[in-house]
Amino acid sequence: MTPSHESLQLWPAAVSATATETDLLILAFTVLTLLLTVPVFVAITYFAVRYREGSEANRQPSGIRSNLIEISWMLIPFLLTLIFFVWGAKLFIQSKNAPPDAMVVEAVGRQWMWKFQHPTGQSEINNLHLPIGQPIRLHIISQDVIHALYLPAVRMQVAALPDRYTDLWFKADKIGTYHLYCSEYCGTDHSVMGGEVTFMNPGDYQDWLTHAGAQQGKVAAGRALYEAYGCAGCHEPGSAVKAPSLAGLYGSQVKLADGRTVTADEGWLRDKILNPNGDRLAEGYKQVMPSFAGRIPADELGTLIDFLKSYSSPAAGKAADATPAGATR
Ligand code: HEC
Ligand SMILES: [Cu+2]
Repeated sequence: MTPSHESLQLWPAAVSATATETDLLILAFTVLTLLLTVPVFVAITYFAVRYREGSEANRQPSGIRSNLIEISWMLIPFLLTLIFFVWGAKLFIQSKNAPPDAMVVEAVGRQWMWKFQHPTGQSEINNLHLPIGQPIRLHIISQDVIHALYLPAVRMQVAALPDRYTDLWFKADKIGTYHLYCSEYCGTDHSVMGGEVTFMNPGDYQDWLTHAGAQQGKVAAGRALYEAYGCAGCHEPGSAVKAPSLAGLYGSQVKLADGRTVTADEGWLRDKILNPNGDRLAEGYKQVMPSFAGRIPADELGTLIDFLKSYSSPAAGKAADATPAGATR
């Protein structure tokens, strides 16, 4: 169940009634705009040719003066566009007022990941599982800079601000997996700040909460942290930085620049991430890894280390990623 990453989706799927109505509004307004402008451009072109300098044309004033024509050409387009103003305003007001019985999911934006927490306490990173047929209200805040949560499938987008909560609500009625983005440029890794929203039948959602949400989600959450904190950017094959692969590192013997050999156990991984330089430098590498002390909260560090412990090849935890292992140790 992954959205088609391969194709550029110019018109993403619409999974809520509001999304369908939004599409209709945009289409209808496009048609109206064309109806009002195309005749004008055609007429301009025709008259420019017909009455060009030197052409044989009758240039006498026609003498036709009609108030009816003058008033109607202004009034009719005005009233037509007003319909769209009312329609758009109605949709806008509706999108700002979540029904009181909506299920509230907390969303926190941070450089560079989204963290979601379900009403029952389970949390996810960059992925969001939700039931269909029920209004969902995302209660959004940012921990650092301005981000914006964008869910194309429900045609909704709202800023995530550091000092104030914002809301976004929708009611999906089609199951499936769709994209989720940060749509506010927020720094170096803005482009990876996104994931997938999966809409499921209410029964499957309950199931997910009790099983997958608690367990299988853990490795995926660790993997998401590994990418969100930029570890992947340096440590995965193909990176511009020369850094050792972390696949299969856990439990192995690591040679350090100062000649010592240490075992890559949990404690050492933790120390290395928080304080990578000085006497923990790996043999044959430059001292470029940044310190993550004060940047990774303790619970996330635990999740990240759990992921590293289960990480056996660069493709693990991310089936789509078929990069060859190429581990050198
Ligand atoms: C800017 C690039 C960069 C980033 C970002 C980065 N690292 Fe590193 N990392 C390195 C380099 C280069 C080395 C090898 C030199 C050294 O030991 O410091 C290294 C070494 C390591 C080692 C020791 C590996 C060994 O074989 O000795 C671990 C473990 C590690 N990094 C984990 C992480 C984790 C986890 C993250 C994300 C939280 C991360 N790194 C982010 C560049 C990076
Ligand atoms: Cu962002």
